[in-house]
Amino acid sequence: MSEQNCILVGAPMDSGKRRTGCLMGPDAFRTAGLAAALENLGHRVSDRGNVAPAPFTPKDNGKIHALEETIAWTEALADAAEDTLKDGLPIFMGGDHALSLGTVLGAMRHADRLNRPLFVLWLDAHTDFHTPHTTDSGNLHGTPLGYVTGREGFDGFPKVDNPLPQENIAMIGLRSVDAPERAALQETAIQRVDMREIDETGIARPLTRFLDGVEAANGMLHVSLDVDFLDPSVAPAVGTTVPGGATVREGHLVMEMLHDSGLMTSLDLVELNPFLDERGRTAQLMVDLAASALGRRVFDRPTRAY
Ligand code: HAR
Ligand code: MN
Ligand code: MN
Ligand code: MN
Repeated sequence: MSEQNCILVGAPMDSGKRRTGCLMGPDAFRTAGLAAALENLGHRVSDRGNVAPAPFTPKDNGKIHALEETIAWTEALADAAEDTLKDGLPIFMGGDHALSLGTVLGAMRHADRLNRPLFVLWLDAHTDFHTPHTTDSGNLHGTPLGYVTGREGFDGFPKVDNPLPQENIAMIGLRSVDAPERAALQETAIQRVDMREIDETGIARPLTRFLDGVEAANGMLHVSLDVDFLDPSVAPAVGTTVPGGATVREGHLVMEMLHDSGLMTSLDLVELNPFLDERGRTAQLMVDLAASALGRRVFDRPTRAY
């Protein structure tokens, strides 16, 4: 992948769950040196500052937390994604994972306009496939993939005109799936890679399978990296830690392979809660992973080893 026009966009969004702190994420990514890390790789980097939600009036929606605020963010972030994709490779600095309701929607609109299929790689401990009807917690950060695939129950959100085809989604890193999510996912063609599969085959094999499909379809590729994809021992700054996650090297290998594929067209960095971090180590690791996705490497390698 050659020189890219990287566009940093802050999404200081905290409405996707009750525990606060992700709103500090964009500034933590800036402080950890995201822009400089990408510039050092030879990319052009601009920081468009932070997106703000559209105006909204909060209501009480029972168990669903901050519905109107999340809808307002979704509208604003879909526009931001659509705009920035015209100019380069947007990197959305979250913010909790509810930001992907908007960023994926915007990427879908952009791909539709170019008449290209969009693919989504979801790097996460969780499947985030709930709807407002199936969620137990009422936390909308557990719903973005339910939304963009056109599941029912997202009243008040922007309408999803052409839902993302299930075949175009891969979830990698799974180890915390709620019963209603599991039941719904069994019926789908979404590629689900849990930690056991990663243990058994390595992470390169399922990723290669997915990337080959993206390439064959001349697809665009949105990557959504949730901090909790990583093991909490190396990435403690997240509200929803689940033991048994990806190692530092598994994370880097995914990112390095994404770079080598040349397929990634947009990236979310989500769920970083700097209030829970230890001397910035999680923010730093996320910046290093983003750098790997944009070409940082130890040595050039002429051929694919897998
Ligand atoms: N499935 C659980 C719920 O819906 C936990 C969702 C947690 N989601 C994130 N992003 N942290 O993956 O409440
Ligand atoms: Mn909140
Ligand atoms: Mn998530
Ligand atoms: Mn998660």
